[in-house]
Amino acid sequence: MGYRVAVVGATGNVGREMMQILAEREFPCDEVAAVASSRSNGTEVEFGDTGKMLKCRNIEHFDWAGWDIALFAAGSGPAKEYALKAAAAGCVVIDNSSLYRMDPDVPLIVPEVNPEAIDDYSKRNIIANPNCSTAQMVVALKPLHDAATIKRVVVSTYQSVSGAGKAGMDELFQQSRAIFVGDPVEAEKFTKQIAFNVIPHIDVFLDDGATKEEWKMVVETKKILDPKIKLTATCVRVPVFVGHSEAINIEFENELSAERAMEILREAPGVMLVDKREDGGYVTPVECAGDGATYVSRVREDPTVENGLTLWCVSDNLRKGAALNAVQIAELLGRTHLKKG
Ligand code: 11C
Repeated sequence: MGYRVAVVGATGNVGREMMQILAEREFPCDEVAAVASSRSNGTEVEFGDTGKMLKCRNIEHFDWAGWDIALFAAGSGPAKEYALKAAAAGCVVIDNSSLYRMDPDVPLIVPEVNPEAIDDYSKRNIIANPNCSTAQMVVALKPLHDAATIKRVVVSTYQSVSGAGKAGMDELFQQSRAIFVGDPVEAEKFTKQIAFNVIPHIDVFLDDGATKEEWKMVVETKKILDPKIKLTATCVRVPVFVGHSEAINIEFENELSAERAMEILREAPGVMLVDKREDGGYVTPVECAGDGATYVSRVREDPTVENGLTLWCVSDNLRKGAALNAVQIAELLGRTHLKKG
């Protein structure tokens, strides 16, 4: 016997990826529902590459009773309106939006990092999936933190346009095309031209001058990994379709050589170390798109601080940063609390 799983926001970038990953990983589903807003009435989505088409069901009339797990990838608005209803009907919600992440009664989980947090899921029947830029970073940081205790992190991100949804991808495509054919460049989704440019602004501005994306990296890292870690982030949108990159500078309590860090990362769950210290001996976003791993390259000592390391980290933001992590949480839930069969 398997699970009845609803994918909410099934027509979006992350929702489609969730369908793909449920199928790829052969998640034990008895039934899968593609749930979306009324705008998607009549739309069909494929369940992975199986050829099986699922007709979208309208979220407004969806009956949550009898569904075991709902993977929400519809943003904070629908999460606010429907996640509590689903949870109250006994369906465990795994939500990809930022709405419940900092709720003390909602575990925020990256299975390679804090699987034990799953034990708190029943407080609200909701589990939060972290922001994509946090998820890949903590996968890389966790084994190093265990080895030498991280004191402070300085991270700069290079985030792909797919983090802003399909509209972000379309805007990069349209602007690139317009530049090549000499048409006027129009910016709607992003605040400035993204084609052949970079924009140091993701999500809304906060009073202290940081953006919410930067704030999320700080507070989510503390909740998932260790509240004692100090972190400062600069989050930048770059003209890449899929795959977020991060340059991470880390200061440790204890000594950790680059060589030892590489040995640790080579064995770490979810990490692929590709670090040849030669031309092309590192990973870039186009190479990681479609993959589930968090790639780490360019590991080196930082001689400007005591016990410092710098590294480069790349991952598919729609997979480990969103859909894959959500499915891994569902698998963890199935192994620990929601056993079937
Ligand atoms: C981006 N990281 O790249 C964002 C997308 O809090 O889940 C995900 C936002 C979030 O624009």
